[in-house]
Amino acid sequence: MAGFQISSIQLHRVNVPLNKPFKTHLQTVSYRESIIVEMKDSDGLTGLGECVAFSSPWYTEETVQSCWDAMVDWLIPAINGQEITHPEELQQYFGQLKGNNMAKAALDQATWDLFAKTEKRPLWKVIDGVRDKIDAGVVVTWSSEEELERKTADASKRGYKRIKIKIDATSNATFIASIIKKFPEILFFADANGAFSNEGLNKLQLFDQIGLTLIEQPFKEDEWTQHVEASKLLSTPISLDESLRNYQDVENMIDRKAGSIVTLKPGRVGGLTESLRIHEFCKTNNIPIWLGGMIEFGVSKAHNLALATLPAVTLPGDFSESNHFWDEDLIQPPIIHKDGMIELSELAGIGYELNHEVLKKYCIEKYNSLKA
Ligand code: OSB
Ligand code: MG
Repeated sequence: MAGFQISSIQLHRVNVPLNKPFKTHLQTVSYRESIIVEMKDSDGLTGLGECVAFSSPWYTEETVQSCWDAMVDWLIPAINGQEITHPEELQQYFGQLKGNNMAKAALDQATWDLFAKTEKRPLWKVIDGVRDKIDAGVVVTWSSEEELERKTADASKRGYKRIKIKIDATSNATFIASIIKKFPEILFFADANGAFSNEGLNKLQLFDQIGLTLIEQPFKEDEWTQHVEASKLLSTPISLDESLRNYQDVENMIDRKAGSIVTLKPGRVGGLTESLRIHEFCKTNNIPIWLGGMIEFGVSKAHNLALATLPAVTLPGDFSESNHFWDEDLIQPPIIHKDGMIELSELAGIGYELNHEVLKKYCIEKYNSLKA
């Protein structure tokens, strides 16, 4: 392994309107603020990363501003100028700095992309991916039964193989059951984002045995005991999302039987290196993984696509096309699927480039380590 030097890091803070607002019981997202990372080596190669924290701490504690500050004040100074032979070495540089997983993940992603580019190989091959096509999956938010039915029919027409519907304690399980029956070729996940916290198990049980492949995060992130009870009582597998902040949480989920499927979000667990550790554990223990989305741009989606080629990723993830959330994605080419499958690129690294024109249009703040 030859290695490379991190010679500079640039950050682009963007604010991009969604083509339609994303409404759940937790939050309505109309604009997506984010930070795109460009990491350069001394040969002029560029690795790309994306920070998936939101503008306010409604999903995790981190925010776009907290990530910006963590990167500029602590994380970038810890790695800038370093000689890297493998992206895993970032763990040593970041080891003394607690938390800030989403900030770390953005830099970790850029390092992995840059590493794959110095090796002149696609990232998914560098991490030993085993498939070159990934199932497309889409998320459906809805505020009326008519809307759920219409959006499901539309997603089915567009070729999506899996639909994740957002649910809360007011959702009508009987109606959802009828929709699942109507579309037998589609896999249905239900994501509660902790909405059953005050309702308890009785309410949640209404969603059991209605044909769902899994129920994602019915209770809040710290409510381990409730998840253990739910896993005992329900025949539908529980998949934890918000509760899994690192490798240790995944081990805890399995040890305590709080859930049986991993919703993997590399941003939430601190990046690809930690995701690969989680994957190794899941592979050894036959635990299914799927990749969760964060209303992200193509940079983060491309990193998730690479992870989705790994053998323990056996369920379809949140892989919608660029045009699902965006009029203009920040990458080119845009992410598209053919007959419900997204093809992995054969190009080095993540296989997508920044669309600098679009990036410039939505950029609201810039940082360059060379000028800091
Ligand atoms: O809980 O999976 C979630 C979006 C933002 C924050 C949390 C979640 C989500 C989604 C979006 O469900 C899925 C996607 O980006 O395709
Ligand atoms: Mg979720």
